[in-house]
Amino acid sequence: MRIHNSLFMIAVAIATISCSNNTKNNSEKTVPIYTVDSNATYETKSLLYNLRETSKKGVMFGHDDALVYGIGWEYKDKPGNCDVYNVVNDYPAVFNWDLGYLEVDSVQNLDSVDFTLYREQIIRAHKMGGVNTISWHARNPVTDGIAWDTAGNVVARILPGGDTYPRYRTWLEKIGVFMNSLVDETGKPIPVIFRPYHEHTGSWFWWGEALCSDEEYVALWRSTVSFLRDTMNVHNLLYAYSPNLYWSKDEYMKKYPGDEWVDILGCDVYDLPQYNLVFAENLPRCLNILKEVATEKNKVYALTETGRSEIPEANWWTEAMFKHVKNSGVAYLVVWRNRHMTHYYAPYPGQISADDFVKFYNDSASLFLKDIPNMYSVESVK
Ligand code: BMA
Repeated sequence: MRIHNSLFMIAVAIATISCSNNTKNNSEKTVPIYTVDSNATYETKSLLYNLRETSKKGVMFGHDDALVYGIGWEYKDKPGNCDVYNVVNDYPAVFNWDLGYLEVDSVQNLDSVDFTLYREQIIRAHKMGGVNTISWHARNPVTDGIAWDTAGNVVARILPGGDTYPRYRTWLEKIGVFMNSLVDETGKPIPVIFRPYHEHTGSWFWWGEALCSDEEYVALWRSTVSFLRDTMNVHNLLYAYSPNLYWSKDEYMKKYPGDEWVDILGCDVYDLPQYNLVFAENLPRCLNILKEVATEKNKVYALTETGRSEIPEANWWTEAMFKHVKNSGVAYLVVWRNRHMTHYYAPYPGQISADDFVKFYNDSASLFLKDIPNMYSVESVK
C-alpha cells in the first residue's frame, strides 16, 4: 500500500512537470489519466482516476432518481427521503438522473420531475460525496415523438449537414447549458458521467441498431462530444458508452466511437424473465466481454444499468446479481428507478428482498456512500 502510494506520488509529480505546459483548465494540478476532454477539470479527471482506484476495492452501488421519489413518496411531500437509505442507513454511492425533455424546454423531465429540483439534487448528491451519472432519453427530433419513437431516419438527419441538424444543435445547446449550470457552492463545475445514446445494440430508441448505420452512430457520438466540449465549453463530463445485450466482442464493438471518444465502457443488462432472457447467462457473458475489452483498452468499466423489476426473488441481490458482478472489476452498477409498485428496482423497508439487500450492503465488495473516498481529488489516494 505504501509503495503504491509513493509510486503514485512520483507519477503525479512527473505528470505535473510534463503536463504543466498544456494545463488549460482552471486548475494547476493534473491527474495522470487519459480523458476524452483533455481540458476536463481537475475534479472530473480525478473522478475517472478514483473510479479506477475504487474498482480495485469493490463495486459502487447506484440508483436512478434515488433522491426525488420512491415507493409511496414524492420529494415535495418528503424532502430528503430515499428508499435505499431507509433500508440500509446509507445512500447509494452513485446517482443516475435522466435529462429527457430538457431538449423541448419542458419544466419537468420525462418522468415528471422538475428540472430545478433535479439540479438541486444533483448538487446535493455531489455535496454528499456521491457520483452523478446522467442519461438522456431524448425525444425524437424529427417526429416530435418520444425516445421510443423510431420513425424518421433520425440519426442521418441530425448529423452536421442533415436537414434536422440545426434543430438538434439547439437541443445539444440545452444539454450543454444544463451541464454547465451544475456547480458547487464555490462555483466549481460538478463532474458528471454522461451516457448518451444508450442501449444502441437494441432497436427501441431512435438511435438503435436497426435505425442507423455504424458510421452514423459513431458520427452522432463524436459530433455530440465535440459540440459539448469544443463549442459549449463543457469540461465537467466523462463519456460512458453503454450497449444493451451482446453476444460477442465484435457486437460490443460494432458501433464503438473510438478510444479517444469514450471514457467509461459500460453495458446495460437487466433480469427480464418475462422475455425469456436468462440473466444467469447474459450477465456473466456481457461482463466477461466488457472486462476483456476494457482491459485491452485500459479503460474504467461499469454495469451502467441492471435490475429486476419488483424484485420478487428474496435473494436476488446476492444470488442472482452480485455473485456475477463482485469479482468482475466493474467500478459501479446502477439499478433503475422506484416509480411505483409495478415499476421499481431497489427495495424499500419491508420489501421481500430487503434483508438480502442488507446482506449485499454488508458485503465488503459493495460500496455505498459511506464506503467511498473523496472521488474528486487524487491527493488523498492511498
Ligand atoms: C425506462 C422506464 C421509463 C422511463 C425511462 C427514463 O426504463 O423507467 O418509464 O421513462 O426509463 O427514466
